[in-house]
Amino acid sequence: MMAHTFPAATGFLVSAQQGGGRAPRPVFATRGPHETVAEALRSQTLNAVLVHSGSAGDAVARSGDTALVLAGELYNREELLPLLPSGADARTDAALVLGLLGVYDLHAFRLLNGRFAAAAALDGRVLLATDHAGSVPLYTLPAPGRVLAATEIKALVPATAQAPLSGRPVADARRIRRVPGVHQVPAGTVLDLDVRTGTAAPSRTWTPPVSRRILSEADATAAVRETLGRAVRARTGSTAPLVVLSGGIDSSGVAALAAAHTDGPLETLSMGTDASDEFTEARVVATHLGSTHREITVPTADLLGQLPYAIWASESVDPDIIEYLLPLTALYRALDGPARRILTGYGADIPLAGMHREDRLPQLDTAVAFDMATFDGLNEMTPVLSGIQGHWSTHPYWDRDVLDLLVSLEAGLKRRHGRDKWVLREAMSPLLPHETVTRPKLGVHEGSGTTSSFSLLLIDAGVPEADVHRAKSLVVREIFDRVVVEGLSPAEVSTADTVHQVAARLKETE
Ligand code: IOT
Ligand code: MG
Repeated sequence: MMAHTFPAATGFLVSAQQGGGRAPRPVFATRGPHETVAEALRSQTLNAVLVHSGSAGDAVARSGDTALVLAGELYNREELLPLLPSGADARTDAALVLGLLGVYDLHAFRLLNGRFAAAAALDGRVLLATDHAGSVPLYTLPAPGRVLAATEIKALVPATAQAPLSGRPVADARRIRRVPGVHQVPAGTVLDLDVRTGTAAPSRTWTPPVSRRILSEADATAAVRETLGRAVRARTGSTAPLVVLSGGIDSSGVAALAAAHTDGPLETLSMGTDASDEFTEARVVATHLGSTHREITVPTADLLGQLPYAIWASESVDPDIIEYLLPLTALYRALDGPARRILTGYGADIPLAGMHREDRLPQLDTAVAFDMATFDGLNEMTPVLSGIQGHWSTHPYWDRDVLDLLVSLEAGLKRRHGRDKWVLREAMSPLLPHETVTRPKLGVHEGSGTTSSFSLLLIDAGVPEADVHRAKSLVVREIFDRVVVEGLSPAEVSTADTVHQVAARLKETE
């Protein structure tokens, strides 16, 4: 139903407490109207502030003494519906999950394929759940008598000032830098919290496959085409989405599958900088698919100015991830006009080891295993990145079924016949021009010159080349402290000033 337009909500802050009370007034980077809801249950009250892009009421479901709030959307509704008791309300994704909670309790979250964060209140418990990939970040500040949770850290910061020492520790969860008591709910996890004590018990709902499947070339390519096609269709519906298209195999594959599933012409968009672009390559794909195609050029000088926006949106402090997200932030910010549903090719390189350009199979599988063990908390898939401009983005390669399949393929299907991402290229070859299928591609951070211009800025400020990576990390943390912890607007924070401060500090400590 809603996968076809927009999710009912794209973010939330919830406060579950014994007795009454109200939700604090949060700030979000995600753009959209706010709606306040209150559900008085027998032993607690659930207050929520929703950022909504669809109908706000559709993001909340209540049945008897259980209430649930969902930001995001499900992609396997059809599979889930038969699991509900007959007559159960399943008009919205929130209602469907609530119905499943009645049958499976917290194990309901093991069944879902989606892009969501959810909070449910039942009896004296609060359940906080992420999707398999934690693709909608979720944070919590649990204290005795009151549990807070939000899809952005900055929405929880004011509450930490009121009660700085009351937060309870959360086992296995990452603490947030300089925001005491706040933890990130891990990917593929449901936290079961006791509101009276504020204690949390985690249960995993998904883990990346560690075994590898052996398939014939034909079976592997058919499985990839079929599974990815389903993921794209679940994210597309009948209205044509916008595909952010670099002309590489990842985004071209998504565009080709989306074009096959929509009636009208697909829309595609490419970004370049004055330093470099991939316009020619993207145009080949757009022409082949007959899409309505646009190009946006961002001046390199403006690109690094987007750093505070990328950090404000992603709330990530990983300098490499921020470099990948920077050009995409610039692209989304330049995308004016009505809110769009956006499909990307992001994440394909992780299960296929595409960025490692590795010929040797043991090294390739080591890279896959490492990346699948370390993605949690990087927030690279966050919808807030496009949400700051009011858009909703979704990434078919990190669909639960696609990821399960791609990760599990034996390494020889990923690197084969001298090709990287062989199985994907082969699967897409009937749908795309030969030159697109065989084209080697740089990452978005390289293609746009982000990595080199960020390095140059630091070197120009006097940072020795050997310290550049460490300096990038310091710059990112410094900006995080301003725009997330202290609540400054990204418009008030200067990348250039921060670079000079960090360079000066590094010189002092030499
Ligand atoms: P890259 O694959 O270049 O870009 C990700 C997506 O952004 C593309 O599929 C496309 O949809 C969009 N995009 C990229 N460039 C353009 C462009 N010029 N115009 C329009 N859209 C564009 C980094 C990377 O190289 O992205 N991401 C990797 C790996 C992340 C590593 N993370 C980790 N190990 N945890 C990826 O897999 O996407
Ligand atoms: Mg890619």
